[in-house]
Amino acid sequence: MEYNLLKTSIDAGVALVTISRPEALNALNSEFFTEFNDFLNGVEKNDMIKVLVITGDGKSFVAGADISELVNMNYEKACCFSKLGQNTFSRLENLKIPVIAAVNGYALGGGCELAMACDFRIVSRNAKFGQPEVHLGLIPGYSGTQRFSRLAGLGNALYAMLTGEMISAEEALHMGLAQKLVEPENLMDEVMTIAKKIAANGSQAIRKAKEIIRKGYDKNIKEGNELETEAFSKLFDYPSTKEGMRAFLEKRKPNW
Ligand code: CO8
Repeated sequence: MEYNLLKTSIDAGVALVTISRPEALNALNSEFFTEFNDFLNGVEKNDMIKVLVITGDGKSFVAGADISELVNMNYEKACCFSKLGQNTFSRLENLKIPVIAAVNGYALGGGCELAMACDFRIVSRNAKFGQPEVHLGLIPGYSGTQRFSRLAGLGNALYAMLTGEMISAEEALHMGLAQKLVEPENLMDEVMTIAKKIAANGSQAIRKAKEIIRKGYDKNIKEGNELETEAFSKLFDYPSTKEGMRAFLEKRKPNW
C-alpha cells in the first residue's frame, strides 16, 4: 500500500515512521488509521525490525484527532472512531517489539494518547502535551482517560483532563509522562541512539521484558512473579541466551 500520511524507513533493526500531515499539525483522520494499521501489519511480519520509533513531521508530534471529521459524527460514528483508535493504539502496546515515541512538538488529545500507548517517550524541550478535549466539549476517546492515570497518577490525570491545560516538556518529565528530555535539534539522533542500543540487545530478552512488564502491570505481585519466572526460564530455550552469557564470560561482544 502507498502511504499519503506516513513516511517510513528502516536502519539497523530500527523502523522509523513519521506521521506526515504538517498542514494540519499531523491531526489523525480515518486515512491515517487505515495506513497506520497497514504499516503495523508489515512491522508484525518483519523479524528484522527490533524497535519501532514514531514521530511527527514539522512542528507537531500529533495535535489530536482531526476535529473536522469529529464535528460531523453522531453516536454510532463516534463509537466506531473511538474503538478504531483504541484498538490501533492497543496494537502498539501489544506489539512484541519496543515502541518509542519521539515527541517533537504538540502531543495533544489523540496525539498525547498515541504517545502514551508507546513504551516510553523521549521528548524535545519544546514538546507540549495535553488533553484539551474539554475545550471542545469532549473527553479523550483513545484510552487517554485510562492510560494517563496509569502513567502519571490519578491527580495529574484529573488535573490535565479537567483543565485541558498544556503540559510543558519539563512538567511531562516530572510527572513520568516523559522519560527523557533533549534539545530539539538532538531529538532524532538521541532517539535513534537509544533505539539502536535496544536493538543490539538479545531480541528474545527485549520481547520478553516488554511482554512481562506490560502483562504484570495489571496483576498482583504474586501472579506477576509467576509470569516472570515462566518468561525468564523460557529464555533458556533460545541459543541466543547462552550466547549472551558465553560472550560475557569470554570477554567479547555477543554474536546473536
Ligand atoms: N484537527 C484538525 N485540524 C487541526 C488540528 C486538529 N486536531 N489541530 C490543528 N489543526 C489545523 C488547524 O485547523 C490549522 O489549519 P488551517 O491552517 O487550515 O487553518 C493548522 O492545523 C495549523 O493549526 P493552527 O493555525 O491552529 O496552529 P497554531 O500554531 O496557531 O496552534 C495548536 C497550534 C495550539 C496545537 C492548535 O492548532 C490547536 O489547539 N489544535 C487543536 C488541539 C486539540 O484540541 N486537540 C484535541 C482534538 S480532539 C481529540 O484528539 C480527541 C481524541 C479522541 C477521539 C475519539 C473519536 C471519537
